[in-house]
Amino acid sequence: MEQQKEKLILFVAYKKHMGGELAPIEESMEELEELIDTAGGEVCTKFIQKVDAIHPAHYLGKGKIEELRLMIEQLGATGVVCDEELSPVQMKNLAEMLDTKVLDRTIIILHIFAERANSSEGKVQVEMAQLKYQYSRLAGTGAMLSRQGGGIGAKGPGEKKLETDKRHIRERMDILKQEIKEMEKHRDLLRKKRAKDNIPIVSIVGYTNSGKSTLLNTLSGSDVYAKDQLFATLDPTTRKVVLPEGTEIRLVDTVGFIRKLPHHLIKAFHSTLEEAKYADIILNVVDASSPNIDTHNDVVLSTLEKLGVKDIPIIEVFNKVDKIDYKPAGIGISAKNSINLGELLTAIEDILYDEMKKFVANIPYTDPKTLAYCKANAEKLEESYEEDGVKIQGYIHATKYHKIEPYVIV
Ligand SMILES: Nc1nc2c(ncn2[C@@H]2O[C@H](COP(=O)(O)OP(=O)(O)OP(=O)(O)O)[C@@H](O)[C@H]2O)c(=O)[nH]1
Ligand SMILES: [Mg+2]
Repeated sequence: MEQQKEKLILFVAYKKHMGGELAPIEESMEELEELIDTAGGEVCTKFIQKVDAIHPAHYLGKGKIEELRLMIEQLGATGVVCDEELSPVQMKNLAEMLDTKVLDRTIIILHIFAERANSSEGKVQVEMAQLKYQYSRLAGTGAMLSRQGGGIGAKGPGEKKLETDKRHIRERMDILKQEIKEMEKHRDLLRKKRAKDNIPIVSIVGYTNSGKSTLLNTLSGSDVYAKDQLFATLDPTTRKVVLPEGTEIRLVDTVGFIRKLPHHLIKAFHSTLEEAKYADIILNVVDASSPNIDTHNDVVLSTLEKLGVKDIPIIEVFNKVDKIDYKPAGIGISAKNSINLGELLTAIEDILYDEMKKFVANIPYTDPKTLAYCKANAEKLEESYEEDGVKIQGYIHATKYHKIEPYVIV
């Protein structure tokens, strides 16, 4: 069972005439190093190569490839990883020229997701993403082969095998698509059931490793898997939490985001990722101790946008304040050390009450239905039984106010 640890060399090309900054490329490389660590590999060395243009056929220039080949020999590396998605052609050529395994960021992320997937939904989604990735690779190779056209044997059995492979993948994808559809239906049903019981949903989103699961655990006193690794959480978990004034909410932990999240993954994990779309409030948990807060935030906000999340109030939560010595521009907390969580809960409650209308009503005994509705849907209720009906006061959501409006006296 014990596998030999992969020893990998990381690289990426940087176009020097693009006028772009080097810093984000370095950040991304460091993150790739963390991804490799999470995937159980070891990084021998890494480099950023400045180039005039990315070579379409083998990504790096020939000279650099030769250098890389020597590096592999010297360091005893078992493979190389590019921090950008390589085209099928580039991958194939590099593998031949370097005589080693060639991977890219996408493959690493897919690998981590595959290892992490616990639920049947997660597993199906990962397999789908992997097949889509493989399929697009096969399609690419196919196009390349037929463009090359001539040459005896260039097509022949190779092409035939390709067609069979593609067919097998398509068939498997059809089955998975069906399964994913069923799961989406189930998820939808669950959501509708939840919507009925009227408990507000607060989704925790954020960059991977920002402390989302830790926050859920601390607030709900539960024990969801939280660890110093990327993509610890793949399945959304929900826990009930009671706010200071007594309002009950459902807190949902979600999959972390990352820059350059492979689009196959976004597609396959859509139903899981879009959990945030059904929230009443979103908590954007940021690791305040990370030097890359701005990039992380851009990634989170643009991913939310891609998922179609809009018009939902977002609370910026700066986590891990125990590790910083500046004052963050929002609510600063430590999920791990329970610092300032009260302020966060109150902020959530404030938003919820913003949408609530205060009322005093007199509901006659002749309308027990409205009385029952009011009791089920209003918060902070106070009631007294009068001669002609129940005098009742509290807060009710603006969208439900009309139901009791005929009896409202203040
Ligand atoms: N110092 C410090 N560390 C924290 C705090 N909150 C969380 N952590 C640590 O940060 C790491 C990541 O925490 P998780 O809760 O797993 O992060 P996550 O956002 O759920 O990560 P993914 O599920 O991978 O996206 C863990 O090692 C936590 O112990 C905090 O307030 N202070
Ligand atoms: Mg997590």
